[in-house]
Amino acid sequence: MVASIQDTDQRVTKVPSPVAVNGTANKKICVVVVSNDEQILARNLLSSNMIRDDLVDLRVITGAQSASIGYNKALDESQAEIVVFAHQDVYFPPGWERCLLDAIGEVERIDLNWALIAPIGISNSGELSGEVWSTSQGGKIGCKLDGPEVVQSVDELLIVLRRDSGIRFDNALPTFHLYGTDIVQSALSQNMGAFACQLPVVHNDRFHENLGPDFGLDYRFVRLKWLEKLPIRTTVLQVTRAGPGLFFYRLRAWWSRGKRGAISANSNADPRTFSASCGWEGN
Ligand SMILES: [Mn+2]
Repeated sequence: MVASIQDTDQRVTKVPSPVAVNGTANKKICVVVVSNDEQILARNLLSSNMIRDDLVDLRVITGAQSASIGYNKALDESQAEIVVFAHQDVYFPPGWERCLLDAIGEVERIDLNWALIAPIGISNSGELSGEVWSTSQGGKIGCKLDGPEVVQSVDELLIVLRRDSGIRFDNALPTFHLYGTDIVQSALSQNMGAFACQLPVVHNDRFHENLGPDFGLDYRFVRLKWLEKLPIRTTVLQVTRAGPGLFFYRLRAWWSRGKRGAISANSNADPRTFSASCGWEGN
């Protein structure tokens, strides 16, 4: 049944400022990117229609000491209700900003007190939740979502934050990894929701044989901070109580490097090619 205008108005007045109502003013959305490579940024994030056509605000942070410090700084400098933290190698298919407002509307039908939304994360049952193109994995990963799904962690490639939730990144997290896991756990510990939603993007990421030593710093930080919540599965690995978890992950990554490298695609390619192959470019 279609609600009358009056019904809708009554419902709106009962609700404490849901973000997606009157969801046409995209300037309430700000995209934040921490960048260390102008070419990668230009080829991917900046080439997205939503950015090129100035449909949302944009903040590019360079020279950040860590992802958390850069992101929190941008959060303080922007006024936007919705802040989208994205990697420089992420490309948004046409119409993504409308997709985001739809997703927020779906989340707010089940949880007005949400903090985070992401295109891909790990569900409570330990499965990938959501779908994105991953160039390093040579194709689409995950599967299509019919509606928001509660997650225990999200991939760092893209995190959407509702400013009024008050949730922030942890400036003490040392480098550029696992902040997606950390911020989801922060939200959950304050009884705020974190969800994966159908928000397809291209992650035009380069293949890496192994995780660098900086990953170890962030892994140890997250492991100690959330010891009582472990194990926590992330899109990269499982953070475990047992100390050698990361060591064994590195060992498996080393053995599988040839196989993984062979399926990866070329991240110097135009991300539109990958987006089109997923049917995300429209007509
Ligand atoms: Mn990336």
